[in-house]
Amino acid sequence: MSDLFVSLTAPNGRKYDQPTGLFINNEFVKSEKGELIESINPTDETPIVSVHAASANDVDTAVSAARAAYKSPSWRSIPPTERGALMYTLASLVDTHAETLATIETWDNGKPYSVALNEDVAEVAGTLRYYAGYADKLHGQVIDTGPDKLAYTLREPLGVCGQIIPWNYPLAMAAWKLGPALAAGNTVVLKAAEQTPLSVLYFATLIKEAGFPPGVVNILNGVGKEAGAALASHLDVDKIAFTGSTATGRQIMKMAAVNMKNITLETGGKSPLLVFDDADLEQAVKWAHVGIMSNMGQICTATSRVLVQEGVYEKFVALFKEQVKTVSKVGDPFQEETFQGPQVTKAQYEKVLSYIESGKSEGATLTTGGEAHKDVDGSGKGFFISPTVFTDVRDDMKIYREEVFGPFVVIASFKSEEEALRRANDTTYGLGSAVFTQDITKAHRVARGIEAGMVWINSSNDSDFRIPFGGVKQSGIGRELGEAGLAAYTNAKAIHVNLGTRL
Ligand code: TXE
Repeated sequence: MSDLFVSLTAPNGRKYDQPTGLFINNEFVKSEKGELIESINPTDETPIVSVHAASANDVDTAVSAARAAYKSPSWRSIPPTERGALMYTLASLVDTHAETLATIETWDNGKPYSVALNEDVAEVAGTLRYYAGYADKLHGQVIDTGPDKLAYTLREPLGVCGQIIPWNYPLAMAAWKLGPALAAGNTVVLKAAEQTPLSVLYFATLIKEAGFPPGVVNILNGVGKEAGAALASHLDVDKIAFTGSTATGRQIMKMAAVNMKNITLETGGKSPLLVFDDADLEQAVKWAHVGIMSNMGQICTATSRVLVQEGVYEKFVALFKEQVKTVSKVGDPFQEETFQGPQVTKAQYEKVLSYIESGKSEGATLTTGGEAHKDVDGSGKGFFISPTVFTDVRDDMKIYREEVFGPFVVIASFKSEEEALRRANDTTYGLGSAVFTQDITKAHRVARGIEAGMVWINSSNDSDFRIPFGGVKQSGIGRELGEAGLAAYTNAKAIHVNLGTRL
């Protein structure tokens, strides 16, 4: 085994070989300067392993590999059905290695193992299969303009795609971006988040095993300001796809302007969940809880602002509090009964705690939680937060306006539908949203009125890789997933064939 693999035993006893290099041209290599990122287990704050961190020059090497692969007949001329077959093989390898992938995800990120296995890793395989099926169904159009002309479109790949992903769903975010890019015949340089570098490197071994030609997929770890910025501003990268904070998204847009890259951004949110008087309250409570408390609240579409009509407000708050008490079991993410593990990093943990202080000082009512949760194993270690509910929150409070990205919800009441919509839309964001009502007309009317990329009626965060995902306003540009996600990785080339003698 090369020195760029380390034999590890995870806290659940699973043994595996962790790659630690940069994955370029189907090989793991050291970073040029030997710089490393140390991955920390958020459950007990111990270091797991260090991996290589790409410099700007390393990014350049990866982009060159991706460009060479893009031009190479081994990828360029591969029949689309075979391209799809490679993706199906990759999906099957994900199934075979599901337990190892989920173990790494839980160890590095802190999410409950059952979720990592049954949701995240299952979604990786599902997304790859979904897009594999599209590889040989990229149909252009024939456009009738009259007898003197044959006009048609080809759907061509964009070229070399840079992809920058966050740490909340490392494997799933990689699949959301790789699936459509590969189905459409692009090549990729993907940069993982420095907070969770491990699972994507293991996934890289499966790309090689599946038989993708060298250079088609390159996976790097690296610090955002250096490796991410080098990718976003690279002159030989044709597209940049990014998921992360709105602030970084804004910088990426500026950097991408250098060569007018095609761009897709999925950024932050403060998604509203509206509960009307006529809602099935039990259902509303359950979905509202899942919508903000799962994945430790680290969900871009977390329904973090709950607005409840005044007739059911008190009852909703009481039931929600009860739901948190009975379901949100905080603990070791490898324990089966755990619903909520630690926040991903100390920085995120401290960010959530600072919003808790803000909520208290601004005068919102702290209904439950509101502190670090330090008694998980008696060691006082780990980035655990008690699930936190603030009620009687005013619209001008920081906790109502800003993305907290933790197990932290604000609940307020409203009187009328008009008021609910106005307040739901009173945000710079527009990612997810949810509406609870039994009135079908009101449900659809409100869904139309909400300024968001996605509306769930009588559910929350009920996303699916077959359905377009993305935001409006400052929550992003473009769509991932579904057919729209594929379109984001192709160009429509127009071919005009003169059939007559018009001149
Ligand atoms: O995000 P960043 P951070 C939100 C959430 C969270 C906050 C901060 O509110 O608390 O953002 O998280 C790379 N050029 N979301 O600081 O910085 C970085 O290396 C190019 C919501 O982790 O946006 C990582 O790979 N790349 C979000 C990725 O961007 C840069 C998920 C995300 O990091 C870069 C994550 C730069 N200058 C955080 N700086 C969601 N939409 O789900 C950083 N990166």
